[in-house]
Amino acid sequence: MIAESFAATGQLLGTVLAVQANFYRVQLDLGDALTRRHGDTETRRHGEKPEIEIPSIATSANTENSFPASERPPVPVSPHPLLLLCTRRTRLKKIGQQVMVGDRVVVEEPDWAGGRGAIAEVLPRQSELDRPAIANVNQILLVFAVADPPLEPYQLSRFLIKAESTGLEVLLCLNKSDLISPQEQQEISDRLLGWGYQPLFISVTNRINIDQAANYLGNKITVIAGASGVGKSSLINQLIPNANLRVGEVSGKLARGRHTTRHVELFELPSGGLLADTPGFNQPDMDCNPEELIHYFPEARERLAFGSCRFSDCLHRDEPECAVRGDWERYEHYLEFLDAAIARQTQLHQQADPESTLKLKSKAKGHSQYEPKLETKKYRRVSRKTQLQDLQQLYQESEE
Ligand SMILES: Nc1nc2c(ncn2[C@@H]2O[C@H](COP(=O)(O)OP(=O)(O)OP(=O)(O)O)[C@@H](O)[C@H]2O)c(=O)[nH]1
Ligand SMILES: [Mg+2]
Ligand SMILES: [Zn+2]
Repeated sequence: MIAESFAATGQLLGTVLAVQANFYRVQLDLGDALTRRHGDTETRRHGEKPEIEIPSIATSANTENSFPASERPPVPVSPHPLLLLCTRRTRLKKIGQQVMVGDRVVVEEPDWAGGRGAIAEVLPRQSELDRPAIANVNQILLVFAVADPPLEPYQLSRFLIKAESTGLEVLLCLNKSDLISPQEQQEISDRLLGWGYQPLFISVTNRINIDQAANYLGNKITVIAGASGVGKSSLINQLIPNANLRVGEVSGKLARGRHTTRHVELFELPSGGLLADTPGFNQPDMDCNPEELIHYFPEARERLAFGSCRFSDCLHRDEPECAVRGDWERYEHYLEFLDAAIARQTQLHQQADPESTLKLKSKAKGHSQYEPKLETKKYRRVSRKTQLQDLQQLYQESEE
């Protein structure tokens, strides 16, 4: 299908796997197109022809190569040059178009011998995660361990809520199943079913259900998250042997801030999906709005699907005729997270006096959110537009 669109548009499309300084490692969608062009011609439909000339083998003595050999990036030259190290076109810099890991991009002027190219366009993003900064993520795979470290329901709940708050699909894998009995597994499974999740029990060490986990990930961009030491990097290494992620380090036990500049990279699964690792940390920030919180509990969503509360702004505490309040296990978690969310909002309100820098803004689906306020005239020194232009200039200077 990808090759179809390539043939139809005559454009080179690809996905940004990593950003290194001012270069972007782009994986082209060419695999299929190359095979069809140089291999099995029967799969090519009558009259269909790729419009771009793609050399089957990159020759080292390409005189058109504009980069001296010493400047060439360390991209292996293969018969199928799927990876190009790209720069960003000046036009994109001028309009302030940033390129993120996960972005779908149009690549121009491929230099097959040198393994280089230029990103000419960034296609509209389907989604945009903040931490890690990755575009077009389809799902979050939450990995927890059933033991070592012990499974703590409250911590797991917190991670689940955080994952649900992205609006993306959430999958749950419970690793280190080699450390517990089948009966213990069943108990955990029953309990989590009540939370609205059907966990997949895996063991990286004993290779249990790894193929099943891989099945979840084909042709999607997945971010793996979870507490420290649960085996996230081990799982990725198992799925993608050449990922070579460091395992068994105490990364997540360090302060969270230490990870903010951590390198973000997508690794390709043999089955075609892309995976990103994240460093484990033990307490994800809860920064959602009190009114939204309930929707991050699947078991509460179900209750709301079957009934509705009397008040549209019901926070499901002690309001009369509430459809949510009840004897579900995580209701206690909900109340606790709600308190934290309200406390956080109150703090923001206090800052929201006339001179404050935040204002409450209505968002889609009736949600509201605090956003930075534009400076009032009285305090305005530099317009935002000027600031932006200055920033862009700075970017350009640093990139050229
Ligand atoms: N018993 C057992 N141990 C495992 C399994 N998978 C991983 N481990 C061990 O768990 C430890 C932590 O694994 P990592 O892959 O580094 O965990 P992580 O989730 O990436 O940790 P952070 O990077 O700190 O977030 C390592 O010592 C692994 O060998 C498993 O299935 N069973
Ligand atoms: Mg790790
Ligand atoms: Zn209610």
